[in-house]
Amino acid sequence: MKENEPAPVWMTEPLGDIARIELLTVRLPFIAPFGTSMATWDCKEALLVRLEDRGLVAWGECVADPDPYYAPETTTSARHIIREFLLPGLTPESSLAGFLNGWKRVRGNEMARAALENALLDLLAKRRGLPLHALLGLAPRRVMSGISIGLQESVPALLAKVEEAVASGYHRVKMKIGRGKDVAWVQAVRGRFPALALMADANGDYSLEDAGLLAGLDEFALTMIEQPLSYHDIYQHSLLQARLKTALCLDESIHSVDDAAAAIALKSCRVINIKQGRVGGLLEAMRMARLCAAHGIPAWSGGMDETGIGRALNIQLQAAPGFTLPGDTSETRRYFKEDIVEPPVVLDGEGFIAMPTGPGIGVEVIEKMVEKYLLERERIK
Ligand code: OSB
Ligand code: MG
Repeated sequence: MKENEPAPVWMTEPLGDIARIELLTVRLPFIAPFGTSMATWDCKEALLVRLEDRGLVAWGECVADPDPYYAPETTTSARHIIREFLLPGLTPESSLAGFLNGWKRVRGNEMARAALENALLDLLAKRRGLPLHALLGLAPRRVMSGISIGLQESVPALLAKVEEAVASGYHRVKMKIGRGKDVAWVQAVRGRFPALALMADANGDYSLEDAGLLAGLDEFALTMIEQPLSYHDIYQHSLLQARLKTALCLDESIHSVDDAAAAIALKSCRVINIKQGRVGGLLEAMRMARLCAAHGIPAWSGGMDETGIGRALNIQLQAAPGFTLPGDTSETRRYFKEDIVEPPVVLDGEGFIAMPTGPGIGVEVIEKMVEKYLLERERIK
């Protein structure tokens, strides 16, 4: 799907009647709390979109958290936006392109958009019996793995986590950093693992006054530092990037292709973390990856500790050109004792993750498990 190519049939033909539309919130306990500089979560609360149509069930997962600590959207705000402002425009005559185009009046709320777009794409793929990557015109490929290790209580605890990740075969390790848990902590990890592909994610914990401190990370050969400055800044990152040897990567402050273009033009970063759930869905994520590739900016697929639904979407996305670096796609077993899909994500002997070949997202949602972890279920249609 290039800009100059005609839109595929599934984009322009009527979506037809969808018999049942539901919004569900689930809450899955994490095996261990996930700590970042802005929040610590001990469970994954996710809003799911469920579409049922002539024996097919399609799913979308919203990456918003129950709180506004990573991003302004929440599971509750996304439910409100989907119910009141995104779904009402849907008629059996709507095409996907027309329906998505009708959302132009709605500003922001990319996480809500992505969840509904995901579910519709899953449905369109399942109607054709195609895996999502095939619907999107992409050849399957196994994807690189990467792990995001949360803030730990102590340096030895962190070293133990990194040790475990290295032994599991991950292609790169990301460690969370924050004020007071930065230079010495990175130094300790680098000291123990001199050749490891290692990066650090600050989730916006620093300001430009910390440029000297952050330059102290330059000697540790990090592949990149992710989002050191504010969650909505692009400009100040350009000033910081000019003062660092280490590549910067933006996450929180990139919501659209236009944001990515601004960051590239300003030289605010040398790498971009593309989370389909943060940028409004798979289609925008693919456009962003194409933009990055055209500018020689490596990109990778981020994660939001998703359930197996969102994890499968992130894997399908990585069939797209432009995802040249290992992302935050890791095994199910490090998050959950039980997931709501089967099979779980596992690494192969070389640390890669297989692309599911089943229809749509390619994994089976186990409705019994959804029921088990259900907080709220609302039928819209
Ligand atoms: O900043 O990338 C982030 C998880 C939740 C919110 C923000 C982030 C993260 C991660 C974990 O780093 C990625 C994952 O394992 O899915
Ligand atoms: Mg991040």
